[in-house]
Amino acid sequence: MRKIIMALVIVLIFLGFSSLAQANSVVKVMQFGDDGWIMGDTRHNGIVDFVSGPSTPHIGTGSLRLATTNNNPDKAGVAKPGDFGGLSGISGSYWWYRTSSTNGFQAPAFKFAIDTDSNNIPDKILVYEPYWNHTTSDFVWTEEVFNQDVGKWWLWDSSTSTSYDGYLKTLRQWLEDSTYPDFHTALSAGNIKALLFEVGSWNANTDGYVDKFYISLLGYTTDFEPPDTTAPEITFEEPEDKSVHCREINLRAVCNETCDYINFWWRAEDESYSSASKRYHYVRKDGTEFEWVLDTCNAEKADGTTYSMHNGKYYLYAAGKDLAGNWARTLEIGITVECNKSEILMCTNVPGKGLENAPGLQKPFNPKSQAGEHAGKKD
Ligand SMILES: [Ca+2]
Ligand SMILES: [Ca+2]
Ligand SMILES: [Ca+2]
Repeated sequence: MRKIIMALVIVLIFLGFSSLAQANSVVKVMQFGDDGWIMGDTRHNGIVDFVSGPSTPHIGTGSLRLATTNNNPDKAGVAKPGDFGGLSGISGSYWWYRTSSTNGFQAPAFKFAIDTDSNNIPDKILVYEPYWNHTTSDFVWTEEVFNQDVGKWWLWDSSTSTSYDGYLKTLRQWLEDSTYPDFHTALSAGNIKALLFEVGSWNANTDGYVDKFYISLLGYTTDFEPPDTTAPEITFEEPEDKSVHCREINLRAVCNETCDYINFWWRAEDESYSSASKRYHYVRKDGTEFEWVLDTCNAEKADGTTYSMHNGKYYLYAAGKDLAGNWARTLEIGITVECNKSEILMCTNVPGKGLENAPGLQKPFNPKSQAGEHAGKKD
């Protein structure tokens, strides 16, 4: 019984920690495309950028910048499109910062784009604006927190091009309270098609920043950061420098961050690396460990054809890019291919057919056969 209780306690602790880990997980967004974020409703001279700072963000070292110039129609926005479901039960938070705004109150707004008539096109936008919820200040990171009953939102009805700034309601009121104009039925049936952060329009000279965005719909925190400009460190782990091989050579390279691909290059001592020789092989996947097998017998070149590598010295290196496109390569390593005559015979006489079909090899072994020597000449 005691064991069972202990096991239960362990399971409960494990479940507790795993849900905690999930709630605390962080996804970095450093450029468009990361985690599905794209340029949103940006107009005229609107500025959208992934930057360092400002000041000390509450997660990482950077943030998402949304800014307008002195041109009133400017608008700056990002979007994360998707099928996020209904408005019910949502909670979230984000931090923002502002260095300036002509009107003194505009701050980055968070919005839901909602499709209420099932045509997959958003027709209602619910807008959370910091300044409709409290006074706002320059030069201070400020957190916004909302849930079903905390935080007031206004509605933009894009089907009628009407804004309902006056009807500031909580998410629950928008869904359930019919004392206001009757959007709640549509919104209750609506599907969120995009998450938006925007500044403008008619908020000239607003220099805003967003970071540390959490929303229950995603279940993780989004950390906006400046683009990665640091090259990955790629380590050639196999084969060992100066090692000797015949047939299959395991190639293994490791990236110190997620890499987009690794390209393994090789050359014989008397060759040079060149894309024309096709002696390279891409391993394309997002990951940190990249492996491929170079078979000296059927060395597969980049164009898919194979050739037999003669005995001798070879040089190899691995090159690759991280997800942001920063390129790096390893130093060259040297290996020796050294196959004996019977291995070469098997190699050169059996192109892709397998030993059992090799001409002559089905016969009993004849010690007087000169096959080995012929094979030696072919070397
Ligand atoms: Ca950040
Ligand atoms: Ca629609
Ligand atoms: Ca990098």
